[in-house]
Amino acid sequence: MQKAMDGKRYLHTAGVRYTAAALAMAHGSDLAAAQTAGLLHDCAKQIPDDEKIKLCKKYHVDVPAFEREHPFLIHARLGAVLAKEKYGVTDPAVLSAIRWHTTGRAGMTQLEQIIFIADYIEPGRNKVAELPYFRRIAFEDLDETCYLILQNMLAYLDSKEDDIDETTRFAYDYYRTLHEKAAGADA
Ligand code: DGI
Ligand code: FE
Ligand code: FE
Repeated sequence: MQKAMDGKRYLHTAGVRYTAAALAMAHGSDLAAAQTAGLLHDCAKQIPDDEKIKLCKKYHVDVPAFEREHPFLIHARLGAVLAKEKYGVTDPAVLSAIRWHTTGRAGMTQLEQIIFIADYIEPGRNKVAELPYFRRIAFEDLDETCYLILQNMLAYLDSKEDDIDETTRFAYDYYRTLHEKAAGADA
């Protein structure tokens, strides 16, 4: 992995790997799977966009129109394929955690949530003001943390007037509903 990346990206990758391991400990998830997914989640990130499209063709991976227009998003689905084909990962739970790490999705598995969250809160991240709170709550409540991160992500994309993938939108709606149900149960 170190060879496929520049130093900054590798530092991020190492951060996601150990943050994912810590979250797996806190939530009783498979430690080895969390670390493998953390290590490989951005394995397709530094491939040039035209090469990404070519590799998707080679491995018969469909690239939806939205991702053709926003090619950085392709690294998630392509990463899952390369994790299998190039790095020899066979565990479907690991592959799907890589697949959904950028947009999230409605009804994520525990490992998908752990990688989605670890990617956002690893120690190298510093651009989001609410990170100290997200980091604490991540060790207590994965659903609530996904809700908070997706809310933050959508607000950020809105502020930049960036387009939003329907997967990200559906993911947010799903975790907002869980959040509202939990809030209702507390009342
Ligand atoms: O690969 P990383 O930089 O470590 O992180 P990532 O794979 O989570 O990608 C992060 C970016 O993805 C973040 O700036 C928000 C963006 N993103 C997530 N969902 C959407 C999106 N960007 C657009 N335009 N639309 C989305 O729906
Ligand atoms: Fe990524
Ligand atoms: Fe990442």
